Amino acid sequence: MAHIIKCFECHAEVDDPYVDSCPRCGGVLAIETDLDEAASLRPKDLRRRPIGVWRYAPFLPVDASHAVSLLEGGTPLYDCRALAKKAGVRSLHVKYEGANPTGSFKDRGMTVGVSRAVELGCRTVGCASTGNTSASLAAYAAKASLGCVVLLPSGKVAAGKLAQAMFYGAKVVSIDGNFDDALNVVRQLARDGTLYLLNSINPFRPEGQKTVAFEIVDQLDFDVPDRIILPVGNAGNISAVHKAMVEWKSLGWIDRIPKITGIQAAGAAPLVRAFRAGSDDFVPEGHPETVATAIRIGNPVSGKKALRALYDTKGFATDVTDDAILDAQRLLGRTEGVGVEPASAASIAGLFKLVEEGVIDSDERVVCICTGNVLKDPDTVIGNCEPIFESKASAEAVRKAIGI
Ligand code: AN7
Repeated sequence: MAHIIKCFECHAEVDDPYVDSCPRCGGVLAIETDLDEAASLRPKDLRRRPIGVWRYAPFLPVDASHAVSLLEGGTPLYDCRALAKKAGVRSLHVKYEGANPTGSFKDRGMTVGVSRAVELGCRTVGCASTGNTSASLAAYAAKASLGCVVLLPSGKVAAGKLAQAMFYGAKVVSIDGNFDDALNVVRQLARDGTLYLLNSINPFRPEGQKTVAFEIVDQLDFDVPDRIILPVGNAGNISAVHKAMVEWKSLGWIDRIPKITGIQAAGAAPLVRAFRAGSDDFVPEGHPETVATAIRIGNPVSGKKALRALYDTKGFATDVTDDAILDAQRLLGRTEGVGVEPASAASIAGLFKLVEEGVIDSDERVVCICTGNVLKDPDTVIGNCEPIFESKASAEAVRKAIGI
């Protein structure tokens, strides 16, 4: 697909493929999708291809013939009837992004982003990350034989994610600061040519992330849900979901766009505050804090795009406490057998809160995007479950220990 890079804010065209923001106004960049090729297609033409990110190649800005792929996407959409009943909505589907190759939704953007890096002839790629982006980038860089540098906030990355980044051979740098600090440093490294930046500030990343929305519609046989709820950190994913829906609506493939609803952790909720104030811009949170370390982000790079998604779709934004996140995580696991990491459970916690507050109607058909796998953060899981039983190696001792 042909594409143009434009500033999301002043709409200036941007020629330099290496800048990370608008040279004119400093705004966040976006890709204008040329829908001419797709306009000659019907949804059923795409549905002959294998499910996954590259099924939707006519909507992606990199040629599928040289895609760096680990067969990402094609994740389950679970019909969670028991949990829908508990929440009090007509239906609830969970889009289980933990089933991606590195266990999070980041692989959708990364297959496109790393393919772009290869197209540009880059040798080294890098990112700042709360963990999942680094795990994903490390894997795709390995697949593409690129050098990889990841900057992580010291002591605040879940064990599974750190293990992955190390395992796939990235140079892992622990930064004395939070994610926002690490992002500032890696942007500097990109500007001086040390590496090609693959945070979601790079507009090729959100293009891949659009496919989670395409897939949801596809898996529901084009019966568009009333609402899509997702956790928000840097706000790349929520913006990508919106862009995807706008593109399919403009082609007439769907007749309406779901209410896009973003959930932040109470200690890291700059966009929720902006939404409550009805503002198009937000005030960064200087000291973000939450058990959901994936979304421990105070200055979301795609924040303005996300606010547009909320307002334009008559969606909503709210925050949830760490306790509510952990309760929702356990509830999803124990009601539906679906294991997600804390940040992902924010979407479920948000659903329960918004039904209680009357924002979400009992008649709604809801999809929650659960972004990462439970195995990403084993320490939080172990710390919030009942203790294990110790026992001598005999049947009698085990019966006694478990009390049955
Ligand atoms: C599980 O990995 O920012 O709002 O550096 O890992 O698109 O940022 C992760 C974010 C939600 C928020 N759920 O998505 C990173 C990073 C999980 C995540 C988000 C993240 P965005």
